[in-house]
Amino acid sequence: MSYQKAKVKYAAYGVDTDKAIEALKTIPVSLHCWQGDDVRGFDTDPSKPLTGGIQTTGNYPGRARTPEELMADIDQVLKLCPGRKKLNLHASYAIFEEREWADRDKLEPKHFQKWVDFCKERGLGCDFNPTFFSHPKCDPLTLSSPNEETRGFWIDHGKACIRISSYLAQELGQPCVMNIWTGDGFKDIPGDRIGPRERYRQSIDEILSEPYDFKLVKPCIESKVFGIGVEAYTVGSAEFALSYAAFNRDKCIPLMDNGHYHPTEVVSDKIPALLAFFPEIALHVTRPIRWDSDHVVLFDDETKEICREIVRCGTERVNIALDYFDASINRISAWTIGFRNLQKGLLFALLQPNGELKELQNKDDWTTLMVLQEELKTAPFGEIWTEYCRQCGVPADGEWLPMVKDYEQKVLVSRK
Ligand code: RNT
Ligand code: ZN
Repeated sequence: MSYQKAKVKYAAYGVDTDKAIEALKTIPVSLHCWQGDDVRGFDTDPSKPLTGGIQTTGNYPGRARTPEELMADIDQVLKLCPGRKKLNLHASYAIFEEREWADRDKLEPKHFQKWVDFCKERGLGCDFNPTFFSHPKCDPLTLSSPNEETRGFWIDHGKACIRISSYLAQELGQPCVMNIWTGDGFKDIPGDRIGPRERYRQSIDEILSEPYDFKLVKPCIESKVFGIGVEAYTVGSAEFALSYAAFNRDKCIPLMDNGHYHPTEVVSDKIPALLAFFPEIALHVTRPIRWDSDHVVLFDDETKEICREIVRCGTERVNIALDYFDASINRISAWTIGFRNLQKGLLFALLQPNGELKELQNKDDWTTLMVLQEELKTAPFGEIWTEYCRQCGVPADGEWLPMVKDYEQKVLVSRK
């Protein structure tokens, strides 16, 4: 079937496919740099394991080991993915000139200048994350540590990251979403639950006392339910993070990662719940399997439902980022298929007659609502997707994997 025929089919449902395609081209999605090197970064010993409750599994060949390799890999992904992108960096991806290494509390905008150049050349905005894990100063707590020296170090890191985020936003002329997540917590039943949380709150207060323009730098607070080795208690729990954001609405926004809830909870339903109160929220889109396993995002029911809520509530109110890391398959492919799947989810959502669905619900016509939603599942979505890829100048489904395999043979296999 051609695009024109598919367009007519959708028109019968009252959906304008051209409009959907144009809308999707404007929605920024943040591409996480950390899929390319298994979240290792460049500022610590790469042979040390990840800490903070997160883990990558697998040792597929081709992990990027240097900024140059990571940038080259990101370039491959950018070529294969349609849509408007931002780059999402972690502080641990600072790039140091010779003998210039700086610890995390001393990071400066200049350590991200090469990334700014990279983004400028490609017309990308940039988001940022302080890195409160995989570092000798995790005792293992960071912002909630009872040790004032440790806590001070990490507060200084957070403040440095606000300054870097301001720099990124100013240089690139787009807001920078700066996400605060720590893996702080305990393996076993604590003797004091409120102490760490009060210290965490205090620490975030101190970080956010660093001056910034809230229109340019958008600090986020990301919650979590548990991590590996942090099973019994997480300082930055859902209630903690949400309360912090709610009480500091003029300074930060809440961030939900859909791997960070109990397995039967769904973030799709939480999006409109939060947007009934917050002007803006942020998301980390991932795929949890039984726990926060950070599998590659699929074009599955929950991804579609998350995208439907983003579209229905207003795409300008949701800062979308990807957050997964699979080291067991080709990393370029992991990045690409996950990004493309999120784009598919958004396109699928934009191709729903959302106004009509809402009306049916309000008229209490659940019969028509069900039939319509079910029939739309088999509308000729693939044709619209192919046309979208064509207009964005990227390969269609079926065309890009051979390119990744070619790059694997030419570039990745030689990385030892
Ligand atoms: C970890 C959090 C966090 C990290 C990134 C690397 O569980 O989801 O967002 O994945 O900051
Ligand atoms: Zn996350």
